Amino acid sequence: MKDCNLILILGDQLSPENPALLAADIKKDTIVMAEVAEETTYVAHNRHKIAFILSAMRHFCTTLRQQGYTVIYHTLADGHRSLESAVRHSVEQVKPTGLLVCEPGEYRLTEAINSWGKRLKIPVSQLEDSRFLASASFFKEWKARQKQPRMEYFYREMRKLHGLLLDADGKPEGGRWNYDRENRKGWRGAADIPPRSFPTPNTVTQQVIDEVQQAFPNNPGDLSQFYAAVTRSEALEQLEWFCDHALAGFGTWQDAMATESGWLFHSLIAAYLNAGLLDPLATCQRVERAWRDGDCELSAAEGFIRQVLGWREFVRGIYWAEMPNYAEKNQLAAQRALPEWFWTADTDMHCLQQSLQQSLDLGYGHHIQRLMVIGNFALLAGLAVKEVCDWYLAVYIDAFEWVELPNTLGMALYADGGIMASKPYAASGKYIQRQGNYCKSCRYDPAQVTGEKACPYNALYWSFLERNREQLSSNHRMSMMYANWDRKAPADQTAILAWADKTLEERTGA
Ligand code: DLZ
Ligand code: SF4
Repeated sequence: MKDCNLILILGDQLSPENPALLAADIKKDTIVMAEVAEETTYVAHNRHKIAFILSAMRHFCTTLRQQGYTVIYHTLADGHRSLESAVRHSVEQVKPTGLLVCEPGEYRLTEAINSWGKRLKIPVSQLEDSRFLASASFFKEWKARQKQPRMEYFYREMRKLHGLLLDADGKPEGGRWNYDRENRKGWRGAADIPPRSFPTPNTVTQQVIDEVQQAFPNNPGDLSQFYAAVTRSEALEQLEWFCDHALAGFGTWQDAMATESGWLFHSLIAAYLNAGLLDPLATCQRVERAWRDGDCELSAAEGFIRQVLGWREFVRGIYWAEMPNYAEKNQLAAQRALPEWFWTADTDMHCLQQSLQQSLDLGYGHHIQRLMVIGNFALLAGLAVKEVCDWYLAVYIDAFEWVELPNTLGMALYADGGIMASKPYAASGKYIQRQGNYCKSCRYDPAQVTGEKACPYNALYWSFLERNREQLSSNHRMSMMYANWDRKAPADQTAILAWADKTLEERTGA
């Protein structure tokens, strides 16, 4: 047995700062990367997600080999069912003294890797993940100091710790920590939406696209529209494009929705951060520089940095602090089966049709489409938490369980009973109308609650409140909503609840 290590690099750990890679001895150690059935099929991933990960893995492998590393690369065609099987194969070939891997992003895989040592008969070390600024233990310590852990206070601490958007006295630039109030304008066509510039797939990516089309004929995703960056330099170009063309509008229209564009002013870089192609701190620093150079308002830079430094780190911290029980939570006992049209976008509700179609075709939806259109419907209709979570995990190009679960189960569905959000993000059609122009192209009317023209969100919204009264009415942030409902005449309430039942039956078959 040689004195050398095998270094496993997973498909979402493609960073030169990967701690297992940094620990590698380029002369003695061997890197292993593996495309395997278990990872490509644990949900019916969007084809964009599979093609993105596999192409990014192949490009990363080439870069490592060019740098002089020895890399064993197992392709899907090699037929390894699981990462363990691919690693076993390489262990037998290389006969290393140990296996090093950066800790995975998902509980499922962490548990699996914990059991490898015994079976493969070599020591396995999981090293702390450097794709994040707050380690799991840092977050747990912070959480233990809070009466009620809220993103806003965590975010302020992170701003101070990483010196982002602070003045010379260490105070927040502009005098406020949070400019969310300026980030909520609805879309009324008041600016030009910049046309996107995406990388052209090279021969490696084209080969992956062909393989994915063949191997996953029934998964969602229209690969004729493949748009993802697959290398660090392409991802950096996307970030530069965002800073130059979209960041200035991102602040104002962060929560907006437009029929004419699903991208609006969003950066589309979550997948690159989550796969290790971009570094979160450098990304925030780049956006801060754009503001200091006068390229955008403070509210735009702050809104962006809050998403990356605040929300992204916070959800990941919640995930590791709460797993494994978190995945089983279902506070509001939501049990209705996910309707088939979530997989086809075949609905006459325009906002949902647009958001679902775009999510299925491109693996992309911005946060308001995910939270306030699709998630809001799932919440109001009481769709089964596990089925909704699996749908989100499958559909989005940037979805990994550490980010998907707190956002879907916690934030969108309130199934964690208030760990992620202080109240459910339940809203009627009026919210969707306010945030953009979807309602203008819809056969329904957001001002009507019952009747054939009524926006389905409206009656569902009231029936959601009534159905969950016992759990939610004591939440002081919900008191206004309950007061509005209770002011309605009993006959109106009865009619609204009956209409909600009819709506649910028609749309979910239950
Ligand atoms: C998402 C994904 C896919 C589709 N395929 C692979 C793969 O073939 N090989 C691999 O190493 N990783 C893949 N991944 C990413 C893993 O699922 C990811 O590392 C875990 O979900 C932990 O976050
Ligand atoms: Fe959506 Fe209702 Fe507006 Fe139609 S009317 S787009 S269903 S919010």
